[in-house]
Amino acid sequence: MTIITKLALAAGLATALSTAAFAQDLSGKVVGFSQIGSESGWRAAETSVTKQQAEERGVDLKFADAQQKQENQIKAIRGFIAQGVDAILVAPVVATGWDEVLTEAKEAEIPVVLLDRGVDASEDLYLTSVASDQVKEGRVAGQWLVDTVGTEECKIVELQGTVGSTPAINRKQGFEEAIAGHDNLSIIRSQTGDFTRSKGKEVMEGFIKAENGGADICAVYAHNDDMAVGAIQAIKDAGLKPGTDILVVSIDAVPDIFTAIAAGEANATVELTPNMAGPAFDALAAYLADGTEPEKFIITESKLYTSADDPQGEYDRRKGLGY
Ligand code: GZL
Repeated sequence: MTIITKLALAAGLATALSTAAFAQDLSGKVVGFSQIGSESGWRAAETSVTKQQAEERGVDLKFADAQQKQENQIKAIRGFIAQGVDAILVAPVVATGWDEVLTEAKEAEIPVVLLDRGVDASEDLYLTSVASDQVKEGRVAGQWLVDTVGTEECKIVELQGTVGSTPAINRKQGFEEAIAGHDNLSIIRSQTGDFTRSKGKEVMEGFIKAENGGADICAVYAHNDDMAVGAIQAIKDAGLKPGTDILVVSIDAVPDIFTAIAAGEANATVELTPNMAGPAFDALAAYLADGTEPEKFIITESKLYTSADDPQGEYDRRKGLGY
């Protein structure tokens, strides 16, 4: 190989590397983040991981907590547009009602990335969506229960997430798909606990009262671990044993559910990573660098954890992850 060719190769490699490095670089960029609130342990972890990821990438993050109100999110997004930020992250509390404000962002040529929940709006109104496959999460939870109860009759009560949110809609759908065709399993009561511990406890108390002191309830399926932890307290207050008298299956895999699983008070959880911001910032960096269009949907993993999966070790592992 001639010296000229070697030099040309080296230059090409250097350019490629610097472009790649440049593509990850967001230093100096201003990014607005409209976060739903801090309704659950998982949400709090998502917020701290997003702030960490922003700091690592030199992003100037403008954070807005909406206290679980869509009107506050819309106000925050309009504020980011007025500030002329370089990009906007949104975790949309519910699926509908976003077209107008997302159109305003598009007209201002500010890319929007959705985190952890979806919207019923045209896909050209956001650059990409980083979320789990929430139908799959529900299916994994349902399949665990099908496999656990076998042919035994099992009356299930369901604690739904926030009404109108994509995780509540999708996790319900997936769970029902998994138990369909198994006549011994049925959902006898279903109500929203709004993804919070306190509401999860309150609604579970109502289910127990309505179902013969809980004696007729075989399992509780909670759309997130925080509602499951609230339900566990209600089951104990009723003099029943969570995890044995009433099986407990939920989603998120936050540290506290591993404490419950280790104590035999919960049975299974489906993991949801709190790091949606990493893939979001990677997509933004490439897009802002040279217009690279990311996949429209970036799907994060969902994994089942039970008492067979070293719950104490999983607790310890997560404690350092921003929870
Ligand atoms: C799901 C996410 C949900 C979590 C809850 O992607 O939006 O919101 O499962 C949180 O803990 O409230």
